[in-house]
Amino acid sequence: MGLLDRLKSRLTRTRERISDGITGLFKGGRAMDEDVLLELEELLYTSDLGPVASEVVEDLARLHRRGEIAGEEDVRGALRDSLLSRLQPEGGEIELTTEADEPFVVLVVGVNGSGKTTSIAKLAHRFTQQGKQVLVGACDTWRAAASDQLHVWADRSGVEIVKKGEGADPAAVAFEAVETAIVLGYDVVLLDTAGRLHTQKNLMEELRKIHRAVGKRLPGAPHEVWLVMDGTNGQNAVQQAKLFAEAVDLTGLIVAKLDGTARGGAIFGITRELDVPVRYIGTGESMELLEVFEPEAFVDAIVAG
Ligand SMILES: Nc1nc2c(ncn2[C@@H]2O[C@H](COP(=O)(O)OP(=O)(O)O)[C@@H](O)[C@H]2O)c(=O)[nH]1
Ligand SMILES: [Mg+2]
Repeated sequence: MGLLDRLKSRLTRTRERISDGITGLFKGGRAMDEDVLLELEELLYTSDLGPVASEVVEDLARLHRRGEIAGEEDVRGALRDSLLSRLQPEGGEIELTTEADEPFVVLVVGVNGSGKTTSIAKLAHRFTQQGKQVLVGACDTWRAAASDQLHVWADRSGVEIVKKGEGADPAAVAFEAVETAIVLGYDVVLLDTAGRLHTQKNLMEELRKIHRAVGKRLPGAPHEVWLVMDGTNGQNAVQQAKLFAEAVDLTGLIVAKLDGTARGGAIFGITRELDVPVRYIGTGESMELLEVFEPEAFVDAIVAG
């Protein structure tokens, strides 16, 4: 099954809202008019497009006034173009290589329960399948269960893991993971972190500390910092995400749990608001349910008939 078909079958709730919603708008051969556009806007709002909903409907209204959209197919086409123009083209998968053949380090952050550990397991699996030697650093030392969870996943995909006991210094774990990767010649290091501390200030301080520790051992690292967001929170997750963006320079987003929500449209507002591209999306709990974010496939999966 190709990417588009996989997305269509995993993003069903958002797809039902938007694509099936458009079918519903034109039921019984209804003609295109201003009311159709108002209803379309409402439909997009319920899929959590937020301010993007009215912007794209304005685009469509302009085309309608010029007589360029007449019916359902035109609306789908114009909506597709308008939505696509709002996604950053530089997202998706990146080349995991460094100039000096050093390990490529990715720091993964996000609030508790957003899907960090699961996404890391999926990424480790994915990169392993691409022939990379992957090492995971269990920097979430807040709960013993967190690194156990990682361990189970890692074992399944044959990925090595660096961990210390509960309460260990996360920055020390990160340092050691990078150190190990350099010495043993790993290609990729994925650093899992905690999403909860006594206070938010402590958490952000800790992330900065991890960031510094990694850079100390390997100048230029981490090469990427990805924020994992819970897709079921839709636009509500933006404020929280901004706090992370203040603490560390985000270079990409992973939006998890898009299989369980009709609020997938939030991706448009989120990526723009944070000015960071989406790299991957989570479409289910099992290991292979992580997809590279390809704007065209994503938009087609939720808009096309
Ligand atoms: N349906 C679904 N559930 C997910 C996805 N990603 C993570 N989860 C679930 O979300 C919950 C929290 O995930 P976890 O990785 O432990 O979050 P963390 O606290 O950020 O590390 C777990 O029950 C996961 O199975 C996804 O893409 N789809
Ligand atoms: Mg975790």
